[in-house]
Amino acid sequence: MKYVNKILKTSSTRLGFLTLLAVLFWIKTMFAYVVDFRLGVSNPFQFFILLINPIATTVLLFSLPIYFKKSRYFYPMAFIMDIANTVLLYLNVIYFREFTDFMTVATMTGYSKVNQGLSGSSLALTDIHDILYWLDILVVLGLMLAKKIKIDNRPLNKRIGFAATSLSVLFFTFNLALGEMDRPQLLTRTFDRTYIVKYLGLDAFTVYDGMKTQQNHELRSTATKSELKAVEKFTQKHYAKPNDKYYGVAKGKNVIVLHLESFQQFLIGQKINGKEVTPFLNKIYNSKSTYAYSNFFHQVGQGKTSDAENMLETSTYGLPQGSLFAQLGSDNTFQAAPAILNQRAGYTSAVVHGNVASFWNRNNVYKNMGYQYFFDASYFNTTGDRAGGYGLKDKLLFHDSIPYLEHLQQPFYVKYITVTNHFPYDTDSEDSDFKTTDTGDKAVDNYFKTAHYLDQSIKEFYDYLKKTGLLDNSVIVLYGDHYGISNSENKSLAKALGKNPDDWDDFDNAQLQRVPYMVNIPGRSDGKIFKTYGGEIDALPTLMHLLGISSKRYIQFGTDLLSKQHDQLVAFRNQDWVSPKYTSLNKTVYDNQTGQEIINPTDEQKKLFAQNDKKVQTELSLSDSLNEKNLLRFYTPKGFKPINPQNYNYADELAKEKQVEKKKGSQSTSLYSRNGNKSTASQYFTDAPEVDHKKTDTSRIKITNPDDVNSASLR
Ligand code: GP9
Ligand code: MN
Repeated sequence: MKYVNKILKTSSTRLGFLTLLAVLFWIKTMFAYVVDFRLGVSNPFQFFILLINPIATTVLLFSLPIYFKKSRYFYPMAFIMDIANTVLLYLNVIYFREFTDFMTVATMTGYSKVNQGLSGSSLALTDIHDILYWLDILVVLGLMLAKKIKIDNRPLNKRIGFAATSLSVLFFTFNLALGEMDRPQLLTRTFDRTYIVKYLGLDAFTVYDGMKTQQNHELRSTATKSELKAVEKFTQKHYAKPNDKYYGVAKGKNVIVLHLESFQQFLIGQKINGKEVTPFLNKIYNSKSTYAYSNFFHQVGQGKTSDAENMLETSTYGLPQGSLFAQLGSDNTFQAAPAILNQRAGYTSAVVHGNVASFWNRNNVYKNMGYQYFFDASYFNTTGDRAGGYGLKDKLLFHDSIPYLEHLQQPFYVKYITVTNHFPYDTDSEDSDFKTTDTGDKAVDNYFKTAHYLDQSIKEFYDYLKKTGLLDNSVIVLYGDHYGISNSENKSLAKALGKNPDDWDDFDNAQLQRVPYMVNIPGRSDGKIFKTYGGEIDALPTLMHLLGISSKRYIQFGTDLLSKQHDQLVAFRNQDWVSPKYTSLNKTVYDNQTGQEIINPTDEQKKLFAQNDKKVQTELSLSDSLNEKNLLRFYTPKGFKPINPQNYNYADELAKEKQVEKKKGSQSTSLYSRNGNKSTASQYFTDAPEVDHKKTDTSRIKITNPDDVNSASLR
């Protein structure tokens, strides 16, 4: 009690008050470091740095109110500093739970573009202990109102402010020096964001990151054509020529890309309580008409779905921070799949996605990529329980898309982006009766249920494709975009997979980054499961060669998985890598066979690892330079007509399709025309219960079509 009184008394002076806020903030930061962030502290020295790293910036922030003489400015200023800093901390806590990463300034500024989708799951990401991040502010405020902490009207000497500010700068230098001692070139090389937070704290990271973002802007405006040379040289040198055995085997067929949301490879063949989670996808995986891959990795960064899309459409990497779609996609020059397939082989292109068009900035990016049609949420009835937090449920998406699909001219290149198997993996009870695991981790348990639902939706769609004959004219590409279970949940997952969570480590986490990649070409009988190592970056050249379109003249970082020259070194976005024999994580190399760290590498191994490091770093940085400086604007491949986004508009798509049909008359190749101008929609069977539900006025997502000038909110 005596102690408390003493604190209250000291806090009733201005300096004491600021000290109180600062100490409380330091405690909260430590709490976040220990409970919510996993910073990978590996020695006592690092632990010491961790303890001191919030001090410099906290002192700096709380030294600012000292410069205000009047109490009515001093106190509010102190609270503003405290609240702003807490908001930053807390946003990062939430963000970390989903992405195992910190929020960049770019993510924050791109935030508004994706926040409609995030709002639903952000709520699911909160935790009861989060109250602790706010409690101190409330208590201090309460104590002030109760006059337990008194207002001190005596202004502090400016010199004290100056001393505190200078001290914080000095302390920051000291902190940075310690960090550099443990991690040389901490700021000059592009490290993992976790490192910067670990050594310099969250505030310093955010400022540093903001400065880099600004730099990027400058990069772009001063870039010149000559910078493209290095990129061109690299991609030409690594080009892998097609394998005659497979070149053109799917020539002229429709391409249907099924983007399996958050779908990891371990689901394939997985049984829970004796039942297959994804029986239909398992069949496709093992089918004689499928080229399937068992060592295919996702390579996304913070842009997740959008990074996966970017790689599949352009064979260039996403950005080291944030989402390329959100940050650069509005004005980047792309030489992407829809444009290439259209210009080289007359494909009509479309995306079908049950979320709002603005999510991940898609409405802008797709135009720059040359997508001709975009059926976003505004084309569907998403009311009531027909949608989840990220849009129309998958079964309904496929079912309700038929009236649009059947009017597309063939051959078409159509991408379906599913959403139901997305964190937090909620299903309405009617949608899945799959008996799942009981790990106690809700995300893991529900993941199997939504994956099962996704599997059923794909089966229903396939049944329709078969009935209408589309299947025989099509190649279906199925791929998982990225992990669904984050590293922080993998221990619970280990339990479900019958593995021992106690010896689960980084190596195991990395192996779980496998996602399915299957190219199903009905009619082929030479399908098999390839063990070739590869990743999302390789998808486009692989597909192009199957369609008989050479990829040679384009700037692409991936190589055809079927080519004998395909390089099996897979780069992760953070410069880690996987190869058939080794996995390198944070410069620690593991033997894939034993899963053990290689402690004493032979000279030959050392050389190989260094070579791999170098290739991965060069590849990623050249891709970044290409995209950040928008260098493709200086490069036009032979015969490529640059895309003018102004020629694209995603309003009134059905009318547009019908117009084309009419213009083409008997030459129209749409399924509808080929079916004697009759719809095939009635041939679609779905067991989705929502089909019979009444329409309601409420919706889990808010729908607008940005291209439709006449309606701000369609429905
Ligand atoms: C929503 C979706 C989700 O439109 O594609 O993106 P993600 O959160 O997985 O990056
Ligand atoms: Mn995704």
